Amino acid sequence: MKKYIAFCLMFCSLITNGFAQTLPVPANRQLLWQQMETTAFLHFTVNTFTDKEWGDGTESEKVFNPAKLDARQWIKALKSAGFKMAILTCKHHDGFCLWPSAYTEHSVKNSPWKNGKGDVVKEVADACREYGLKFGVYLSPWDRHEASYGTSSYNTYYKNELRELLTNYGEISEVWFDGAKGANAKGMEYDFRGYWNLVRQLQPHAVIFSDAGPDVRWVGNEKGNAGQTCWSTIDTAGMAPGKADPHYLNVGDPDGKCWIPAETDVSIRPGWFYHPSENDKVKSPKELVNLYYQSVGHNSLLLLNIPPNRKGLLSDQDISSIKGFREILNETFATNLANGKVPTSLTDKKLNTFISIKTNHPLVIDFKKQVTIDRAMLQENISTGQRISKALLEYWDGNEWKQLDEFTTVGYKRLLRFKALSTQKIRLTILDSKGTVQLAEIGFFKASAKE
Ligand code: FUL
Repeated sequence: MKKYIAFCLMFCSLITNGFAQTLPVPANRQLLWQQMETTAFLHFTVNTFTDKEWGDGTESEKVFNPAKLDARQWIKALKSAGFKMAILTCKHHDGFCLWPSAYTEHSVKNSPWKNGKGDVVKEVADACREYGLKFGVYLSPWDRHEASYGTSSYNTYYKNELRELLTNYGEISEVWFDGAKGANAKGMEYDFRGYWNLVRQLQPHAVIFSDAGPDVRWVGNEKGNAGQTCWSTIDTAGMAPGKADPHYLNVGDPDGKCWIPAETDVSIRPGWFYHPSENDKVKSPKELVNLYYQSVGHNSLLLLNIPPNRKGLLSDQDISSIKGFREILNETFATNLANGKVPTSLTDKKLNTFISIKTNHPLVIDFKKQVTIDRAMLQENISTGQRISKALLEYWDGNEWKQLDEFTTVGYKRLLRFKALSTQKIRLTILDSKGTVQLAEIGFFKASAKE
């Protein structure tokens, strides 16, 4: 019955909205990607041993020797902290490959680690499968080691490596194309179209990241900050990886024709790679929670980098921070005070069951008793597009409605933080939108004392 109602609501909304305005919508792979919310980056290579952020390509393979490497320890820690995918830097800008590629000598096969018989990509891919995480690959287009770099034959080299990663390690769920380029990169014309086609052909369910998509876009900064306004739509005409306006990427474009949501990549430490000098600069659980509000809570996804150390392990400080992070989130969002006070479709944690709300037709949530809240959560049924562009939240103070917050986009998720207040009723008014809104979820919470 519920399904039938949802279907009718969906069908009606197609009649009322769909024909009036065709909005960009996500592909299934993008929809699944966004619902992961928190994913992890693993920056690991020769830099880990040379204490650099960008290797120059002259590093000896001999420096790579993580004596205690244990990818299961990495993935187990990520799993218990609620991360849903791990993306490994299979090759960073220095060109060193973490797998024994047939196309270069600059790889683990010439390192002392496991006498050249090891394969970090395989160990991480296997651990991800064992613990039920998705696995993604980062393959830097900018390569400071490879001799063919700067000529068109580098594109063949790059595609050969990409093919190895896409065919030898099971399912790949995200492929990360970094737009960073340095001085030696001037003459290099990357065949991004060709790279992306290869991903589509070999791993059709994988999302493709670059500054400009085609599936997910860079959020425009490395501080963990998605825009207060953040549309999942942009226009990609004239855009290329490494050549996009960071502000445009940060806020998106309400009139953009392509569905390309923002991914917020940020490191748990000041650098992307492990440096012993940064052991006391690991972000605290509280700081990580703040990043969650600024990314997932702004209609983005958090890609948090946790770099393995020289032993080949995640460090204790990092593990304890990510565990603390998840504990706080679990505590804060454990009890939705709107449960039982609104139609069940709004608290069933499903995006495709929703209620339709028109502009300036307020939705009143009556808690039937005084409740104390300091967090709010809204979600749209983004499978049919993103609509809310301005909304108002008010609370009943016993005599009149008072403004709690006014905000812009919602999309997949909007989280609001405000000073704790006691009230019996809340009122949500959509002030401006691209057609009738499909509100999928609503939540009111009292944050954990640890936040
Ligand atoms: C940047 C790179 O230059 C950094 O080293 C890091 O990999 C970051 C995620 O992307 O463009």
